[in-house]
Amino acid sequence: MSVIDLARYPIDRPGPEREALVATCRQQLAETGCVVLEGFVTQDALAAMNAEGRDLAPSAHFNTTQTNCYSSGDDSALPEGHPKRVFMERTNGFVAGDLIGPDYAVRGLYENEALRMFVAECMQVEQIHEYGDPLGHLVFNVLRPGTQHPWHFDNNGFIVTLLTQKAEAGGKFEYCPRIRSENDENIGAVAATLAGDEALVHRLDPEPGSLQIFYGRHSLHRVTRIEGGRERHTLILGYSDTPGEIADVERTKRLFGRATDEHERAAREGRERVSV
Ligand SMILES: O=C(O)CCC(=O)C(=O)O
Ligand SMILES: [Fe+2]
Repeated sequence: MSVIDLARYPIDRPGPEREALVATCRQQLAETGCVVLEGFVTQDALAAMNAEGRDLAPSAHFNTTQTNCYSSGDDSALPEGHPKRVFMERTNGFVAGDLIGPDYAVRGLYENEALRMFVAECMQVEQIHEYGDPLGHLVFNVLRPGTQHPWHFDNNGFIVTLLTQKAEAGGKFEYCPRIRSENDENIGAVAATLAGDEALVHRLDPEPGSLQIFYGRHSLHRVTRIEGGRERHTLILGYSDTPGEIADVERTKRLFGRATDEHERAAREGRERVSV
């Protein structure tokens, strides 16, 4: 039994329905850099995934930092108000992939070959690979009440997530499609958004069970502060362009509170990549 609602999203069956779905996703990615597929998993699978998230959440590693939207250091040569100088509180809560057992429904989703091929097609690339990092390949992201994931750009090209539990209030995904590009940082608009200007802000409030594909490198985005008593849980499905990639030890320890022998070995052999 598939965890994906294949009646609604026939990603495993070549044909006109699948082609139309891929075309719609490509169009949305081209227009806004974001696709949300509501009700992507079945109701039964969602119930199982929600329970898995709640079981695992106490094992999350939490760390709170002050960060700017580039995840970079401060630069005192720049004027105050420059986005590089605007630091915001970020609390991260990550359940590592090695705590997610082989029988978990969320792993069934991640290891679904049809899904991986579908995501690659939506992104118009030949293929993508499961991310080779033993902790980072599949992660539950836990946002506790009162915490937030402030405005930032991602370092990696795209992110695939599945919301398994919504906050009671807050916890909204907000983004500014293509606010910057390879050639133009668009500092003025980024600074204005950080200061509260909503002119470029799109808001999403998907229901649990929604799959999201998002290009975060050029689109400033955030998850607003969690209100009410319920945690927000998202599953992050890690993919990469190249097989066998692994994160560096320092970053791994920061995100998960530990690293594995594999991370240490990769570091010794110079195989790690610095940031995800
Ligand atoms: O939790 C989300 O919906 C987005 C998370 C995010 O932006 C990230 O992990 O970089
Ligand atoms: Fe992000």
